[in-house]
Amino acid sequence: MNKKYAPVYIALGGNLSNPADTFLQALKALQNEGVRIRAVSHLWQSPAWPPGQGQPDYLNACAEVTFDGTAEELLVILQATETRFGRVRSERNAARTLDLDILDFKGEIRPGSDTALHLPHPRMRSRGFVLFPLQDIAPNWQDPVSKQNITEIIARLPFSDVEPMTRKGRLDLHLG
Ligand code: PH2
Ligand code: MG
Ligand code: MG
Repeated sequence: MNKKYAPVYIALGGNLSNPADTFLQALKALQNEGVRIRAVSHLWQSPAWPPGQGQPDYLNACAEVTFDGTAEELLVILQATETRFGRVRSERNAARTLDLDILDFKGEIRPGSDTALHLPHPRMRSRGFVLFPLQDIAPNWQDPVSKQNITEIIARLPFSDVEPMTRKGRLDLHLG
């Protein structure tokens, strides 16, 4: 596909309060921060990963956006938005109202560190809850590192990561 802009893909996740409503309000808030929303996936429901923690199910979605700035500038906006929508940072994989992760920033590859962004998102290739929503809106997406196509990546996921994924409705967001 030939696009006039370099797309950025953001993953949305949440498993506290009303994630669908939170996603809708958060995407509207991002639109007011100069993040242009181009497409939004279906909502997908799945058990919290890793299993066995007794957490509520997650809702996940993925948005294709464009942004006139750096990945670090976008990250600052995403983290402020998470906080605004009730995200409290505690231990890794704790239940949360809103998680906004940069999956792919214009195809950039960054090694990452404790403090620096790792791009593309280091765990996205092994997460059904990231890949299924992404496939909705970017069926030709290619991993910038391995050059593997998303269809191939999904086909190699263990069945236990695929089987619980449940596709739900879409958000009623007006794309500007
Ligand atoms: N995010 C996590 C941890 N576990 N599980 C699901 N199903 N969906 C998520 O988005 C998710 C998770 C940490 O970011
Ligand atoms: Mg996150
Ligand atoms: Mg995450």
